[in-house]
Amino acid sequence: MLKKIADVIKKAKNVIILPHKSADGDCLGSAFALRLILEQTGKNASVILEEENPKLCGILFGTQPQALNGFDMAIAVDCGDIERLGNRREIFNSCPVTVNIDHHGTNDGFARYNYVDSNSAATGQIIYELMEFLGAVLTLEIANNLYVAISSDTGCFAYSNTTAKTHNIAAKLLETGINHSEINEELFGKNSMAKIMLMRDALNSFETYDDGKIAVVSITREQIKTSGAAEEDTGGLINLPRSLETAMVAICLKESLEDDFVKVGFRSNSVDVSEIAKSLGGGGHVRASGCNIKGSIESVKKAVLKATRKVL
Ligand SMILES: [Mn+2]
Repeated sequence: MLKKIADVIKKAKNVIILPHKSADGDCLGSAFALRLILEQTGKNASVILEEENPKLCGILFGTQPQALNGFDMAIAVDCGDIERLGNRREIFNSCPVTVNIDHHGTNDGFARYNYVDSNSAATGQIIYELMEFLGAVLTLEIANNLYVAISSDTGCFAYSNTTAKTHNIAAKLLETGINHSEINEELFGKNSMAKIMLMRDALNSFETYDDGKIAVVSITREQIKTSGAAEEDTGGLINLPRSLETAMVAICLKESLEDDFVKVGFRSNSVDVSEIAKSLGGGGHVRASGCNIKGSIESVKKAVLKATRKVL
């Protein structure tokens, strides 16, 4: 129960908040909103990121670092499993009390206290409800961060995960006077040069299988390097194959810059792609999931197509 998590959090004094690696709008917005909420209730709180200074921090509040002298609680936000914490796993595990707040259906409950609600469109939606249990007041800054979180994970309130509750919360956020159109322009209306270069490469790689039921794009390590893309520029490429009218499953294959793995993303409007990702060692949501597989784009594509055909 979320109230129980709130009661656990109430006992902490110094808290570190850990969003997942390859940070996106939901984990960043949730983490920095939670920081402001905890500070408002008299705690010291700091967000520790895997990647330095993601671009989205420019539209979030509470992003300045705060040095904590020891911490008694670590909270992972939006992390489906402990691997998503990357190099910060040690920090998390070394903490006396660990909390896991997430909305991925495949979450394995890796912390001492876990709250996973796969019906929540975004982790930001859970943070909003947690705020109420913690007795914090919604400020414009908190609302701004939560709006970034929720709008990110719902594709600007368009995906099927969006519910009446999502809209009700969004209405409360808007009542604080946040500039939602500016946030959405930042999230959906702007691309860096590097991102557009990668979109061009992705479109060039576009291919379909099984009468257009499966649509695939892929991006090589070399293309990512040449474009000068930052981590955040490599997201969203899967929207290209996803938009194919006949596609039941869209797949994006992206070579990792750090190791010899290929990062695989799945999207669908009709098929449970968390099952596909799970069968390949990954996880996620019913309509959006992913996994990492060692190998070349060609070998990984073969494995991924085989797994996908099993659920089609
Ligand atoms: Mn999320």
